[in-house]
Amino acid sequence: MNKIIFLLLSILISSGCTTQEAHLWRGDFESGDLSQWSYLLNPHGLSVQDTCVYEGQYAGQAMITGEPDMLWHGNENLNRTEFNYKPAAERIGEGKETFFGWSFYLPQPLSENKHETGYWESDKSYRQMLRFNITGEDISFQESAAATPFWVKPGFASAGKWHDLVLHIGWSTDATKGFTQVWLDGEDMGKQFFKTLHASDESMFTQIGILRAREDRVEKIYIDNVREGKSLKQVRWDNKAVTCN
Ligand SMILES: [Ca+2]
Repeated sequence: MNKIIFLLLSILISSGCTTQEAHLWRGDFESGDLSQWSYLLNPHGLSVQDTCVYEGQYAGQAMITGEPDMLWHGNENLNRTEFNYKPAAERIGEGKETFFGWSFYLPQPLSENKHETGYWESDKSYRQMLRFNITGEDISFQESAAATPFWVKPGFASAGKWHDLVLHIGWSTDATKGFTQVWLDGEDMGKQFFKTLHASDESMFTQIGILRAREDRVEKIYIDNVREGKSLKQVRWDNKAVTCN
């Protein structure tokens, strides 16, 4: 009997059962195209590039201009180009939790106007519930309906270096049960409770790229290492400092 158990254990170990569990989803651009994403909003601004990556061979690029084709329905307050990811419906709902992270790189600092990115929005009524803002080199995070952010981290969105964001979201229509917790390059920015799920019969998606009020300036953000996991441990920052020439 002991020999059988030993044999079974050997098979389990050699078949990789001790290696890290696969992510629920990855947006690492290693397919060499944009096929990993659920939807591409103003796709003419989105591409794959291989000159500045966080990991692997490829990363994404969102490049925005002030041209009319980068407005949304002609609205000058919706000058945008974004990668969209919608998790499987059964993973979002009352009491469910999402562990999600992504890395970004700015070749040049963004302008001093507000840029919304990495927000989560409901999939039927399109209500944005939570988001990051980048204004110049400062990043902030907020409940979308609030007038002021939970916190601001001056200088975090600096150019010339990869930065990493991790989000733990507890989904609830109840403001006392819904929550988010954010880590910036591994630094815990705290946990806040608010209504994160717009409606119990809706799911949520995220959009990563640039959304701003129209301006003439051309701006770029590189995106890589986007991952959804089953636990915080699985999506936490790997403490890798990456720069590009
Ligand atoms: Ca990659």
